Amino acid sequence: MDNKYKSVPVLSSEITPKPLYLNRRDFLKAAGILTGSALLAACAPSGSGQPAQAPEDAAKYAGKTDELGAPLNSYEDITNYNNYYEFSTDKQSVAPMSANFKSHPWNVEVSGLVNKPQTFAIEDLVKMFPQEDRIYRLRCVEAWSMVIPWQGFPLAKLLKAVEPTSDAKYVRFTTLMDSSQLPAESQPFYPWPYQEGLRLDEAMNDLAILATGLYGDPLPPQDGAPIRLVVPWKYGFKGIKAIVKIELVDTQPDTFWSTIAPNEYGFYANVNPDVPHPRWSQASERRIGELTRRQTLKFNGYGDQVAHLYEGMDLKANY
Ligand SMILES: Nc1nc2c(c(=O)[nH]1)N[C@H]1C(S)=C(S)[C@@H](COP(=O)(O)O)O[C@H]1N2
Ligand SMILES: [Mo]
Repeated sequence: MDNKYKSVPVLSSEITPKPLYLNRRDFLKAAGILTGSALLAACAPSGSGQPAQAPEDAAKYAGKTDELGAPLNSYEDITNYNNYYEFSTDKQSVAPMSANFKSHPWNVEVSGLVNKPQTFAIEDLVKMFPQEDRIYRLRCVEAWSMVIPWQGFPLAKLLKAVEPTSDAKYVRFTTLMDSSQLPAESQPFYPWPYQEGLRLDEAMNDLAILATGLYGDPLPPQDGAPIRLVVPWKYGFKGIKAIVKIELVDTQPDTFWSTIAPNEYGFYANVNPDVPHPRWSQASERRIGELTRRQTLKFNGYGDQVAHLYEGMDLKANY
């Protein structure tokens, strides 16, 4: 881990809030990975909620990096700076606003062009498929990024279990529609529920996972509890949260963001430093917790695994 992470002092004001105070020993044990985010939390507007409590086994991730050598973002960064429009457009408000989100009981319907449609209770899904650790970069279309240690399982395993028919060409994902839980869904301005999609071969790629945890703990509400998509070579908005339905379909599905602004947030949305967003450059990014910008990598650095999926396509048209 980089020195500037180690040298940031842990402010006592970051330790005293109730959740941390109650579990101070674990907090100190995990301090190696929490120090960077103490700064971020210190900058948060007051009243934006208490810092999230790091899971007990977070310490075992101390010093880990992605395969390119970049340090993990802290649990606090990952759980206090969120895009989740069903709660708020303000990233720091999502954590406090989602604190009481009820993610159990929870079912995921897998249906459409499949031989064996099935509805899975979340606890069965987690038992059926071994949970793997995946450290992935998350690159938001807004030009910030994080490195996140997810737990989850390949989407391909679930799709194979329901046996897509030969007509199935795309996969459509849908977020829970319930304005009593996701308050902004009562605002008619947006095309709720949030939906996303992948081409079937993208969905079958081993990098695509359904995440159920991070830092060794179940996903917290703000990151998409109890289950969300992670496709690290694509912009973050493809990673739909709180999934209740996965459908195999024969035509390219409409997505939440492409419905709002098709020229800005297209279906493919592969990370590409050479294709600027209509309103800003995508050449570089702000890694949360770092002071200097990083160059953005094509396919977010995962080209070896996924570039073949797009051979012969005009990636400039893929926004
Ligand atoms: N249902 C739903 N899923 C969503 C979003 C959202 O607003 N609603 N935001 C997306 C965006 S823009 C990003 S960058 C990622 C952020 O994930 P994180 O908050 O876990 O970092 O979630 C994506 N998934
Ligand atoms: Mo995003």
